[in-house]
Amino acid sequence: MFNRRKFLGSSLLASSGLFLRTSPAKILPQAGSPLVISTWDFGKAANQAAWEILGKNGRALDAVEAGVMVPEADPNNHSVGYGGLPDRDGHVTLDACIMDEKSNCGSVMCLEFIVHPISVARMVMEKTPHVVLTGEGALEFALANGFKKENLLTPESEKIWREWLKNSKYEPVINIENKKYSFAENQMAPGGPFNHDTIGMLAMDSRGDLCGACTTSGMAFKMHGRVGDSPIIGAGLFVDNEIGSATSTGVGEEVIRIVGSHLVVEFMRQGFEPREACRRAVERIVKRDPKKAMDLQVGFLAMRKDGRYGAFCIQKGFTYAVHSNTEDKIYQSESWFS
Ligand code: SD4
Repeated sequence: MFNRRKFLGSSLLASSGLFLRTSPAKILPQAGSPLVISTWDFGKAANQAAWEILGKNGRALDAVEAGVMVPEADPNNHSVGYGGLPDRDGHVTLDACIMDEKSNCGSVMCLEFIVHPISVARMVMEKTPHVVLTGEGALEFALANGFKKENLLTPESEKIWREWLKNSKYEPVINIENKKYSFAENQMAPGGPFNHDTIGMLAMDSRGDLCGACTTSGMAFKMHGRVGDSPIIGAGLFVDNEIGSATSTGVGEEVIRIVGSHLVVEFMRQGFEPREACRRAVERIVKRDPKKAMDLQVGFLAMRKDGRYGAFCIQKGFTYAVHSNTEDKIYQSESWFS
């Protein structure tokens, strides 16, 4: 239940100056009005699928699963699920996790051949005593539970990978979402595909319960076996039903180092607005290595228990989609560098 006393506490913090005054989070329907937010422009279509459930008083957990299944199944999305760009050896390996209002969580890491890793993650949460299954074990579990083995490397993704191989130094590429990367020339260039765009989705249902999901094919051309932040509870996703939820996108290694999504939720617990909580997490990354930060992107997205939301990222260009009773929109996140 939403704890009024806590938020009275928060208002005291606000009056003592802890809340950021310059850029307040968007004000949305109060706790109990359904709301879904998710990373990047393609979050809009995913939100729509989630809204089909939330709008009919469905559970936030079902909504986030159904929502992120949209980009997972989309062959034109090269950074999530089917059609995702492979690792440097040509394997499409997927990372996903899900978390509910009771802090139940499930995760799969480095899972191959399954179009909907988020549903496997949910099954790990609901049918096993564990939180994480990886690689072969995750695949065996999925197949034993009725998931179909499929080739996830589409002809288009394979073509992009083969182009990249021509010039690759057999190294993962530094990712900057707001620029386009030409894999053939190994340089930033107009016209190349975006390098990566994970979907992280946060929802509140009509009971006021919060759940989240995050799913990705990870950093393109990563080393085989590499796992990013997205399937790591606390890094790529965190939900605390008393306070709020957060998710991340961008260079996972940087997010893992600061346990980013958990950090964002903890900042909200201290009374900071969602946008300011995200900004503070970004600040941690930038301050650790300001020079490196100039060449990388990380974006955080957060929802508070009272229906406020906000985002912040390192480089310009991170967008997020919001769907509620009052809006269905895509917003630009504010960024550290302009
Ligand atoms: C990763 N965080 O594997 C993911 C990739 C991503 O936008 O978010 N891309 O590091």
